[in-house]
Amino acid sequence: AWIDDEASSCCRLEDLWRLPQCHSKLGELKFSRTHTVLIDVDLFKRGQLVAQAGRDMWHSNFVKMPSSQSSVFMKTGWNKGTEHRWPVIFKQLKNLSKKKSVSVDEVKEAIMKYNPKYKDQWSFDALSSFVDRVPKSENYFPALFPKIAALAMQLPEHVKKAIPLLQKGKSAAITLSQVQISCLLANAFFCTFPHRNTSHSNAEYRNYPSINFNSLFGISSDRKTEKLRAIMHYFKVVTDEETKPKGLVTFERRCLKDTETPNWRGCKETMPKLHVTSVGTIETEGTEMLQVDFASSRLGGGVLGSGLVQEEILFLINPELIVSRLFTEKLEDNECLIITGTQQFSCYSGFGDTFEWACPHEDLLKRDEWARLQRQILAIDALHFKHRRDQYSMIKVTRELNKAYCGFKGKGPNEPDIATGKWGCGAFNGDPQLKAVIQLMAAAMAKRGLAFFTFGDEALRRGLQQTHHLLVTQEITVGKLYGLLEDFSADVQSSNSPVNLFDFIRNTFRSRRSLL
Ligand code: AR6
Repeated sequence: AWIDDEASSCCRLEDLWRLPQCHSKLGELKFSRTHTVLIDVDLFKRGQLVAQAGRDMWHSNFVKMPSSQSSVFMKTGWNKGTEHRWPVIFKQLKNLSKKKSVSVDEVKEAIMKYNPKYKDQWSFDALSSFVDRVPKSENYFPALFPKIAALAMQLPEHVKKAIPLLQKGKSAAITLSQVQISCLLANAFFCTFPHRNTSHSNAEYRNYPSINFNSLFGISSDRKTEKLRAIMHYFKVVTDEETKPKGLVTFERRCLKDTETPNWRGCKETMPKLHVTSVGTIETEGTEMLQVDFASSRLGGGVLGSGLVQEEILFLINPELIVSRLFTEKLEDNECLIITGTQQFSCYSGFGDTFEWACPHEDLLKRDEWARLQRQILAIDALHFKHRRDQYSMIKVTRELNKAYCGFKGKGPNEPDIATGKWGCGAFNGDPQLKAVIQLMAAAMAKRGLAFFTFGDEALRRGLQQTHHLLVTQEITVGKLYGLLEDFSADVQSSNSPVNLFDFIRNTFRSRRSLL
């Protein structure tokens, strides 16, 4: 080979930028047309976290709240008519909250009182077998259920201003406190959110992920047991006066405008800084960088069902992310969601079927001026390829380039570098070599470095390191690389031979050299 196997233009992990180093002043926390703040900003300046006053909005642009005056259910039988739902919910939660110990049957009974339609559909098998299975000495759950109920009950005090939906096509952000999130999630736990239990083709929230936790409680499995351990641990921490979190979190939907979409063929940027390693993970070694969530367009994917890969695990160890499902419409091709400030509550081991909740995590990250932990997560959804060859069409390649660029593009010069890896290459069946090159190009355009975690894939580490070295030493621009991808795409589509992008790039340069 004319390049040395271990020749490298890569940098050290320490050479990449993290949040504390690239801190630029945030300015005052204030709300605007595109930034809703659910706490009182004046009191926040004085160090208090108090709900911002506001009024309920029973409207298609806002989250329909269980405590809304407009939330009603139809009564059947002799006393037909409508009945307000919140008093029924409140009564059930209050009953539970007064007890020292609550069984799963009691939780179920309460939930079914205000969700009578689902009596024959919802099962609580997973929750029961989870509580049964845990050894007595670790079984804090019967005493925790009343506390979750007490937290859920406080919804009208904790969230007063209507929560806007982060809808497709609109860049907008929501900032709320971790306590507000815990209260919303306690309501999700008790399945109180109205209009969110059907997904048929004309359902009101068909373009939103599910939020009520009923799907987590049904169909028992080992996966569910581990998920419930993570979720229950979260509630244990947030319902304890001593340990409940005290900061804010921002959820920001960003849409890439047509005018911001790069003309990839003409891009003059050269390769970005790269650190590539087969050891470590995005969330641990990549902490304080912009951490990529290998997302589903419906955020959180199967977190409340049986899915248990990178995104679901991220949502389980940082459960505050789950609240994004309440208000984030399915992402479009040119959109991403950036979440700043969520706390990590748990550590885990394994992946998929081997995933286990390991232990509590003490989050030692510093907070920024808006009291947000310095953790930034970027949700971008890759395409799901049923047939692997589909991904090499330039339409698909360009879609993935724009999606990654939408997420990587910062707002100023002072942004942390990006921690990523085999985005779209597990459940979504993408080609890791192609996805690595796409992410390099998007990072180059966004002028940010990449830390690439191959998650144990030594061959990919070596291949990416060599390819990056070649692209750097040949001073290849993003535009030229795009041209190369076009050649590659044509090649793949005209033959049935095995596909190997790194070899293709290497051979292209080798033949050009011999022509000189
Ligand atoms: N750090 C670095 N790399 C990782 C990590 C980690 N913590 N975890 C996994 N990997 P996958 P996708 C590697 O399948 O293909 C979910 O249901 C590991 O090699 O999670 O984009 C979402 O909700 C793994 O095989 O991402 C979506 O619906 C590879 O990253 C869907 O899956 C890809 O991880 C997205 O699937």
